[in-house]
Amino acid sequence: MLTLYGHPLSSYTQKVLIALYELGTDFTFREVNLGEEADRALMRSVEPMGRMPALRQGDFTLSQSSLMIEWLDRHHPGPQSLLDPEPDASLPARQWDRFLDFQVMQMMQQIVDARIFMAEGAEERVAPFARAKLDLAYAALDRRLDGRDWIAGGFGLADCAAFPALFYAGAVHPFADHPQLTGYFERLAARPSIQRVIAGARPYYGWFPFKDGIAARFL
Ligand SMILES: N[C@@H](CCC(=O)N[C@@H](CS)C(=O)NCC(=O)O)C(=O)O
Repeated sequence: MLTLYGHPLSSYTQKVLIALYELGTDFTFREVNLGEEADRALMRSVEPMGRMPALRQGDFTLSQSSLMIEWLDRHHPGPQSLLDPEPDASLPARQWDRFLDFQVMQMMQQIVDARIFMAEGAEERVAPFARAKLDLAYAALDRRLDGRDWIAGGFGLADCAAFPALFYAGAVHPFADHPQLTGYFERLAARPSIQRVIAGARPYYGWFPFKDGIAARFL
């Protein structure tokens, strides 16, 4: 039995849910509430830092959303592969997946963490730096997407990372002045796998403290 541990609002959980829905994999979702000590302990038992998501099949557990997608694509293949099996050919997808996690997801997270968890005044110090990095990342993605429907060939690993990253980053720091990126976001949002993820997260969107830009219609 394959189990995904995570939460519908968690961006990295969403990244793996998109892959599972794209592949049509049968799995159980164990919703984890990190506000509960029992669930925090559960998460620490399946992921070294107690972060979500984690994936388990029998005795095998895996953390890191990108590795989960890679593993799922190999061990639970769907109608279309999410990553080229040839290592060199898969590099662009891996590169952009890392880009989306580090340059988009993490920059967005710094601003959100400063508002929610840090001392007063932190957001004013942290946010300008992170917003400037997001501007650079949006411009790079806009260039990359010129003439492409998806980031690296067919819909795949990097596109699974892209929706949650752009959804939350766009609510924190809008990217409406980037037409290729905006069109790409709309293509992502139209995919059935992503609509399922949005529907699952909708009851919790009220918890997210930023509501600007293109994501606002969902929040
Ligand atoms: N690199 C990890 C990141 C996982 C991560 O940061 N998860 C967040 C939720 S989206 C989390 O569990 N945060 C709570 C914490 O850090 O304690 C991955 O790709 O899975």
